[in-house]
Amino acid sequence: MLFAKLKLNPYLNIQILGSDLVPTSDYQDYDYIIMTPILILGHGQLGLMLAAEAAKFGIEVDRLDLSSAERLVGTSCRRDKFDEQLIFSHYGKITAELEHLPDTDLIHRIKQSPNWINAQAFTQLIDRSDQKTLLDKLTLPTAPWCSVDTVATLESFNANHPELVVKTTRGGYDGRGQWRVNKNILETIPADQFGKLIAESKINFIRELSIVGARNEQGQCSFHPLAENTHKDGILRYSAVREDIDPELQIEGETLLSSLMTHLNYTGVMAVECFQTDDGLMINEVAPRVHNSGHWSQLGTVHNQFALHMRALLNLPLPKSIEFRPTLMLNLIGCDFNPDWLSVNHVQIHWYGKSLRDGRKMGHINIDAGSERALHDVKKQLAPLLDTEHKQLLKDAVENFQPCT
Ligand code: AIR
Repeated sequence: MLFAKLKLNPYLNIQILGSDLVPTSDYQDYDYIIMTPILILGHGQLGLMLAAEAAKFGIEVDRLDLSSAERLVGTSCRRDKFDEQLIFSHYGKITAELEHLPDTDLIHRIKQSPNWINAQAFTQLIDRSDQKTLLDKLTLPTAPWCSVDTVATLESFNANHPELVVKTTRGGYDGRGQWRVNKNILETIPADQFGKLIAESKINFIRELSIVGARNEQGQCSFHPLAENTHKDGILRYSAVREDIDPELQIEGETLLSSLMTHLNYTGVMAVECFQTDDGLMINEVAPRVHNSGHWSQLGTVHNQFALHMRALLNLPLPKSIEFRPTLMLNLIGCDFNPDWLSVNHVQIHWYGKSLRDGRKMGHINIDAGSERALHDVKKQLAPLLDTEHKQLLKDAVENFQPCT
């Protein structure tokens, strides 16, 4: 059998098939991998990819639509209203695919459940001012910042920091809930946001890097290599993972991430977005979940971030070291699906099945960047199938990439 039965939950004498409860004894002839069912809060692309990966382990996993409190079974779009008690009695682990959970009674009850993992991390990281306070407390490098209650506070911080990034303390991602501020454009921030903002000094970075790592209950950790990220309008457009990563920078990234995960007694995958400066890495943001900049790992390593999250949740062993191939990941933003993409060599297409909206992450393309030839072929075959904007991004990504072979 592939996996040890490490964690037993109260429901373990029951094997769940669909929504019927069937005593395990009926199935004793089978060499089942019996692991506790997992509920993912959120049903976006990250939840979908987590569920798909869990299915490969034979783990039962369902997703919860947080706006309607409906369950989506496994990776399907099939929804059901289910007895709330099942959330607490059936699922041995409850995890989340987005950090900004709605302020509902159901979420409050879930947060009281012992099966809700990472309660500490969600308490201390979700609000951006709490997150920055924690980073300061742990003396982890981060941009100078302040809480912004009034225009006067912002102006006085602005006097010492000419360029600012102002962010809502909660919610907001992919460029939403963020304002670039200098002395002339303070008024761009809506008045009703004051009291719910932080201001950060804008950092002149060399590049943006992120690191994804996993930690299990026993404190065992695994890390992916640093990914270099390119954003446009606050949205990640592409990530590049190179073979020749500076080992000192990698260790720096792992040290930052492991000190956070250890402090929070964290289980699962966490991601840290950093700025590389002349003085080393500086933390931009921390996400207690799988992360867009880790999607390359679906192609570039056998231990992708979704698998690591599931393994860590179930306290299964994590890989001691992670081998990887140079990989590029191109986000597909606000565009339609093109089936011709599937005919391109050296790429893996991921499509999230969401309705089209401007600026919305619709899918991504992982590109094998392990050889000049692969990159050349991809540019030649894929570029004509993309719209002008994505074509330019692909061209930039490929041209800036130096494969070592
Ligand atoms: N997500 C969560 N935090 C940041 C991101 N990008 C993912 C989650 C969430 C989905 O984006 O998977 O459910 C929401 O996408 P959208 O396009 O509906 O905003």
